[in-house]
Amino acid sequence: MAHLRSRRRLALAVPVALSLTASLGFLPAAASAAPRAESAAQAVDAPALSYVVNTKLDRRTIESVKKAVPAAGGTVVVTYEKIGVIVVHSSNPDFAKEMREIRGVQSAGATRTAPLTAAGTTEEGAAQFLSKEQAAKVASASAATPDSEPLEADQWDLRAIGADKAAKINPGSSKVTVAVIDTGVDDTHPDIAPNFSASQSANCDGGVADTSEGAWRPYTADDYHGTHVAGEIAAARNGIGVAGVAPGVKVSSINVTDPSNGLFYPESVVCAFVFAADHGVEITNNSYYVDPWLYNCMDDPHQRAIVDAVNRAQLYAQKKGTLNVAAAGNSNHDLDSDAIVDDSSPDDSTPVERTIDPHECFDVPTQLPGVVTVSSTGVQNVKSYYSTYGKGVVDVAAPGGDRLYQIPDTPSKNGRILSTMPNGGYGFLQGTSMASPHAAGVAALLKSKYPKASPAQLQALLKAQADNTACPASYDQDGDGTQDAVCEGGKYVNGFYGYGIVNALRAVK
Ligand SMILES: [Ca+2]
Ligand SMILES: [Ca+2]
Repeated sequence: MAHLRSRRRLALAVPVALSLTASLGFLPAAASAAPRAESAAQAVDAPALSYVVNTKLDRRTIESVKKAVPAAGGTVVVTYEKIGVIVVHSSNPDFAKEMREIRGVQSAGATRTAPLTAAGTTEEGAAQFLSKEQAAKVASASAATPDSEPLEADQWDLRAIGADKAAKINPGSSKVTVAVIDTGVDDTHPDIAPNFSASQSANCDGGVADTSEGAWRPYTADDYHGTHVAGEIAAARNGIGVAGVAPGVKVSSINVTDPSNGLFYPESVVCAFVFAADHGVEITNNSYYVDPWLYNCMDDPHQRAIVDAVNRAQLYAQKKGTLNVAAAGNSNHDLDSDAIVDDSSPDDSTPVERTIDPHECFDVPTQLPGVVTVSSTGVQNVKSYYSTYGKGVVDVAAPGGDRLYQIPDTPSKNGRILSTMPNGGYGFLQGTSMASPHAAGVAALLKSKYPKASPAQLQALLKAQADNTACPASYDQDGDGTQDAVCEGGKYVNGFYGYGIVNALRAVK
């Protein structure tokens, strides 16, 4: 389910960022205690889980914590020394608890609730594929001109943010790369191949980067999510199919999918941020939430460790100059409310309904400090019915489509977003997953124009240039007389649109 996500972040970012940083910074220093060696033997028949163990940053501490791992019944999979994150497999049910007692360990927890050997299925929302034959028909019918791509008439989203006009001024620089952290990207697609950066691509499933040829590709054509996202950002203007928001920049693929169940586990996402940062990626797109928890609560030691590990990785990326852009989520949740009912977590075993406070339980990575949180709009520039929102959380909005209430006057009359699909295909999808890449594309245009801009400066530009969009007077999209969501805030910044809808044309002027 990770694939159907999108995120939002801070507009009045400071409160969330501070509280998160503060709570992470005040983890109690664990007392030293020798782990009991018996526990590993006792747990021999327990299912193996994956863990993150987060330590102080000095090398000696990391080494001593690593030495304590086997005694607690664990096996080190990989160590990220620069951020103090150790990925471990263990079948000791008390592994995390025992590690929290080790000197220098700041948090430790299981990153999953299903055994490592578990197989499962994942379903995607309804996608509308265009077959190659259909695409060809649409292409000939819409009579591409030298100034537009064959399927561009259906790309209302490009026109909504001035990306069609922007491309004529500056399509973006090939020195800027947006990494798509997702289900993999089909880089053999003729609309993606011209702009694909293989040297900045990998497969991070399980927490270790595999850079072998093609490891970054989707496992099957059903894993189309990442290919769609990549096309939205940088599909080439090459007389074929569609165009992306920034058709002159590069995209890369970091596949974080667990092939057994389609989920994006925390250690895979940690690997992805570190890989992106270490390979000179300027921007990452994150159209997902880290499985298995939709919201990670700081009063749960496992979920706290997940927040800690992923936050260390994404902050490391920011420090190395990478801007992280993320989808706000597709639950129509108000992330500035007092209570949200989450009945979908954990999504790798049996979900349990719980009521959470989004100020203490975080959607990761979108609610992490410095991450650009993006809500979704339809063709009428109104929040999509499904888009999660929240004052002080959403940074900017961008087109992600709305198939129910906002129907465009295009050849297909399809309110969703048209982009690339694996095996040379094209198709329509909607979601904050589609909004985030539009914002990432505009950020890539900004980075092309201002190569020295820091992630914080890029985010500030993205907000400053966005089209301020006031709260709607009424938001009863289904017309049943009750409001479907409440937009808090004023014209310049509010819970539905943050600082406004991103603008590609302004970014290149
Ligand atoms: Ca094209
Ligand atoms: Ca209603």
